[in-house]
Order: sequence, then structure tokens, then C-alpha cells
Amino acid sequence: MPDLEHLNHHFAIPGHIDFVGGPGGLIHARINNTLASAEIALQGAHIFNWHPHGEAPVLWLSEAARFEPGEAIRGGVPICWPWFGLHEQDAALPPHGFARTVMWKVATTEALPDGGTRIVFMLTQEQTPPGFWPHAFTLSYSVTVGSELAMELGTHNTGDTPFAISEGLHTYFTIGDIAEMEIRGLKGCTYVDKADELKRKVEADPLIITAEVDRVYLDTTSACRIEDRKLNRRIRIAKHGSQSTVVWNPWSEKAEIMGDMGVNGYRSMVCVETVNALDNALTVAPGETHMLRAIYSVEP
Ligand code: TA6
Repeated sequence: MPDLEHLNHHFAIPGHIDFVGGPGGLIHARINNTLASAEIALQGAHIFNWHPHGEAPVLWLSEAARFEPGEAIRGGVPICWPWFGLHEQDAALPPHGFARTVMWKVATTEALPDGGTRIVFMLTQEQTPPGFWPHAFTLSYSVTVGSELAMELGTHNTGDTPFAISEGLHTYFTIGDIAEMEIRGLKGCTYVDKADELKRKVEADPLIITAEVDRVYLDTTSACRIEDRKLNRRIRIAKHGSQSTVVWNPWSEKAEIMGDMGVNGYRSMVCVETVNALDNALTVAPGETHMLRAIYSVEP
């Protein structure tokens, strides 16, 4: 477990970022600059709060989220890597890969000219649990916190053979109420409906949620918008290097079974995820780097 004193000595920046122990003993970066505040657990490099000043929190965090070593935090931005969903060959391996439950290292922190703050995390094969992933890689994750939240996940193949990955930023967004929101930007897209026997369908748009929704939209590079009539705001989700978008809400029954969604938590969240999965899984050649980017902003 990294040492708080060492982290603050090397990476704290007054007026921007420091490191503290948090719930469950998990160390996290605490960012508070003139534009926004945020919190990022070193476990999973997991952003679990982003709060532009003057706005309601944008990322949803379950009131029952477990902050425990090795447990995925329910909310914020879980990093799904090097597979999205269940492992294709071995369903006993953790869903959504291991990146979100292992300890990442802090590489750099930076105060930006516009008042924002950037922190870069790294994950290498040395920190990977044995038996999960045989390939030589470096994963970098750059997070820029300001009036927008920008994330950049870089997969670098440091080995001499190509490897295939699927991946995603599995982001939970706060909404006023599920009955008073719609999602735009997916019109005409084909999706795999994981809540209906993996049938392939075409989205009518706008997407309104009145029951469990678990959809992998394929071959789409479009930005999406969550139109929130209750909070009277729009959340824009732009992306680069991503061919799939996932929309997920477990609804009441699944949420109950999951046990860490809180009381009626499903009504105040929706996941709009920046992904490469299924037909859009990708291969990284030796020496190559693949970048997955997402940028969130709030519009009145
Ligand atoms: O992205 C949607 C999904 O793949 C759902 O099928 C559901 O499993 C969700 O992710 C949550 O997965 P988790 O492993 O975080 O409980």
C-alpha cells in the first residue's frame, strides 16, 4: 500500500491536489481547484466524485458503495480492462477485468494554466494478479479535472505479440429521476440487447428508461447527451477512440439483487459508458498504443 507521506511529498500541489486515507482505508487523491472538486481512489484509479463548482455532483456514487480492497466501487468511473463484461473463455474471472480492483501508481500531477488539475496513473504487468493476463503492457490513465472532466486511457503493447482487448469507462451519472430524463445521440444505432436474449435491434431515439436497460450500441462514435428535466441540465458525453456505447440501468429487481445500489438508487443513476466491446473489440500490435478518451461537460 503506498505511503501517504510519500505521495503528498512527491505529488501534492497546494490549491489543487493532495492524498488522504478514505472509507475502507482506501487512499484517494482529493482534488479541489477553482473550477471543480473530485476524488479518485488509487485502487482502480477510480474517480468516484466530480463536482464542478456551482453544479450538482455529476457522477453518481451509491450510498451503499463498498470501499474495500479488491472490491469494485459502485459508482463513479470504473475502468473495465482488458475485457468488458464477462471474460469470453473463463466466466470465473472477474467481470470487467482486473484494472478496476488493483492498486495503480501515481505517475505525475500538474496544475494547469486554466485552473484545472491533471493527474496521471500507471498500471503495468508487475501489478497484475498472476494468471489473469499473460501479455506485456503498460496502461496509462490521464484525468483532467476542471469545468469538464476528461479521461484518457492508453493501452501500450510492450511485448512482441499482438493482444486483443475490450474495454470501457463504465460511468455512473447522477440524474434527478429516471422517469424525467432521456438520452439522445444513439438514433439509428444497432445495439445488442443484453436484457432481451442478446437480440440485435435499432435505436429509435430518444432513449427513455422504464425498465431494466442493458444495451451495447455498436459502431457509434457519436457524443451522447443525458437530458435531465428534474435537475434542469444536460450532461454531454463526448468520446474518441471508442466504437461502442453502453447504456445500463438495472432497474428495481436487479438493483435489489446487487445489494450495493442503495434504497431506490437505480432511480437516480444511469450508466452511459464509453466502450470498445463485442464486434468493436480491438487488437493492439506490438509497440502500438490505443487511446480511449471521454470528456464530460454540463450544459444548462
Ligand atoms: O455495463 C453494463 C454491465 O455490463 C451490466 O451487464 C452489469 O453487469 C453492469 O455492467 C455492472 O457490472 P458490475 O460487475 O460492476 O456489477
